[in-house]
Amino acid sequence: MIKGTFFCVDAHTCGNPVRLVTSGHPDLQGRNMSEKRQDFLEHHDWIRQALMFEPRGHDMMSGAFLYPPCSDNADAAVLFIETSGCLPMCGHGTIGTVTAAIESGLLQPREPGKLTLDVPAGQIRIDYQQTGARVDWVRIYNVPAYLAHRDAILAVPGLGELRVDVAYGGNYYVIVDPQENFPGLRHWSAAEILRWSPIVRQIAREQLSCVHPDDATVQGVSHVLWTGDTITPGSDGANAVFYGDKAIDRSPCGTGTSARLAQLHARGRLQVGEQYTHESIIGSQFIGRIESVTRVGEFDAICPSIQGWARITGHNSITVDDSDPYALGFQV
Ligand code: PYC
Repeated sequence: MIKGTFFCVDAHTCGNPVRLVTSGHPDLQGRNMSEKRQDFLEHHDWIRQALMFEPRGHDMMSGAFLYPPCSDNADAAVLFIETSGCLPMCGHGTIGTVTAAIESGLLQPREPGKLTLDVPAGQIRIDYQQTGARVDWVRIYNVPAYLAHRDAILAVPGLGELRVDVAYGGNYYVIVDPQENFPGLRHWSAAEILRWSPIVRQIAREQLSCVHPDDATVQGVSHVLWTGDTITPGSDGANAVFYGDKAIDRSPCGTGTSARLAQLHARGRLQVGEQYTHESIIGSQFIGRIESVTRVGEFDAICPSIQGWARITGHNSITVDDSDPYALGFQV
């Protein structure tokens, strides 16, 4: 039966929405968040569809549920939801979730200003700064990120060839730097990014194998990251990240920034200890840093950190009932 009332703390992280669902959690089977993610997708996906798609959500909507931890050393676990499914990891989602949960008293850290969270992609650590009731910023020590494919050529009908890299930062990203057939993100409209991204992603999916060495359920290119000139003082780089079917991230994208750091490190352009301020399509900023290096399967990898901020926008009680023909939402 499709029926429920879901209390949500709505927020945004540097411009991109985060809906932290605080009631109506389904019981999930599995030993870790990767298995629980699969269980959610198989048995409870109607909740995601109802809360993410129009008319209750929109193309950019993303959210999260907090669960008890799966590991002894963790404070909590997070399941991410969005229009495309359940991401293994979501950076802006984590920053929004931690901010909303701490400010609302839903998470009690064992050590002030620090959290350890189980997520489907593995385990992440969090530092955050709080002034009074407000969380000023959140820093994520993300799962290891690595360059999976370098200088791949994609033949895009109607556009021409693109030379791209593919990097993992919690999701797999095609990274497109300015070149002959792509003048850079500030020279393309949002409509052009939305037009070409799904085609580029599809071609990359067919041509480039991406399977995470430690978890085969994490596989396939899901996002396209276009780079270009910056518009905000202090930024080192800019991106527009395409996800889902019609979304461009309004935040600088946490997993996308992690993937970008891995690409820049593999290409010798960013070293351990160096910071990279990454700006989004609207000019909002995350601070990325390469903390250390490690290995993921046969790949050289980095351990990235990402810092950003979020604000609560409201409290929402969302009703879903199958007497509504659009209970599961729709896409146009
Ligand atoms: O911040 O990792 C992120 C993200 C993924 C999709 C949208 N934002």
